[in-house]
Amino acid sequence: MSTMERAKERANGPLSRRGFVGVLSTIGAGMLGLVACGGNTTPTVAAGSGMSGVAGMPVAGGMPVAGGMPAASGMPGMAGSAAAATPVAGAALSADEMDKLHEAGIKAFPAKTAGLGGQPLAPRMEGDFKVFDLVAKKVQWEVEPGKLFEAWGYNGVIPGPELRVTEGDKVRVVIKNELAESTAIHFHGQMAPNAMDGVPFITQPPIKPGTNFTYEFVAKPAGTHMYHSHHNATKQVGMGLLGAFIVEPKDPKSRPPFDKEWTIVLNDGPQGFTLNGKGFPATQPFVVKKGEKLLIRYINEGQLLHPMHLHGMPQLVIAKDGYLQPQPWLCDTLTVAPGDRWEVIVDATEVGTWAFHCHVLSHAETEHGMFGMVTALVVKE
Ligand SMILES: [Cu+2]
Repeated sequence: MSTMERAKERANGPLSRRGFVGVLSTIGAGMLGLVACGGNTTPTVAAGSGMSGVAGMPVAGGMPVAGGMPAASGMPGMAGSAAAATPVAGAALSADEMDKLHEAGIKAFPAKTAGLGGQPLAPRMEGDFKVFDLVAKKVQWEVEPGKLFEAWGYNGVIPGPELRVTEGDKVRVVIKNELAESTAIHFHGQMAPNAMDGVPFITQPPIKPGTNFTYEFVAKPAGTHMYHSHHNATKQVGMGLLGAFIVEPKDPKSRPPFDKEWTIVLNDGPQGFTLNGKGFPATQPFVVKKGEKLLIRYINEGQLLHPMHLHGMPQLVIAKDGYLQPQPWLCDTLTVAPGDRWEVIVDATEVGTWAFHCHVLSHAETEHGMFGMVTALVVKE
């Protein structure tokens, strides 16, 4: 499969809402009763309620409190919009009340929100350089339906656009800083010249508000990498100044073959627990056909461990931080630590809608339903 074909697969990979409903009706059953969701899907008290707690996450200088958990009554989601729909905030829910909240969240999935990050940015050519233009700026970002956060993003999206090149390419990235504070970009995982390493006062001056900076390097090594702010980074990366930097191998045969690929950027900053900048039910599921091999690229831009668990099929781990493992190994839960990139291949042998979530359960579910780091892999017949 060519690079362009793969790019198309990626573009088509995440399901539209209509597509998801269609898939579910095709397969006749869904995740936890996730069927016939074309009807009343208004997520008035959806699992998103869980995010209310995150939205209300106590922040100090933009930071979540220790563990990313709201401080107050322990469970996220105990305050906020869900509380209005709950008889008494904090009071025990009846079994029916609880089930109703859980069901509403599932039925809302995949919920529509404005903005989609992580889409490929086509480079322009300047001589033999592949040039990418980025603007760091503030944006209102809809993490879940109706839940808008101030975010700082590249080109107005969270994650920033996916930058994709081939090993050995000459890369130029021009960054314009439209933020109110200085910034800098580090191409994490790339063996760039020292002056291009992106660390203010170590390798360059900070990029002041209203100014530009140009990074140039030759892309290496291959694999799943990332770019992100390296200035006031706890705040800036938490706010969304991050993106995938994918380096395809010069020789495609040097890495295991696959049919489709799915990049999942994890974050746990002031916008809550997110997969590709969205919290469940606004996360995107991914669809493959039975028999296809799916490459999943995990990138953890957050500050917490996120053990990612796929139901139904094992994950074959092939690479860490871009580097091929000496021997691929199987697991069903892969802990993705801050800074980690892992590449796994899922052999889609089992038809169905499979839950796929972080297994730190407080990043994925409350008594009001699923939220945050939850999505699904749909395997069609
Ligand atoms: Cu997690």
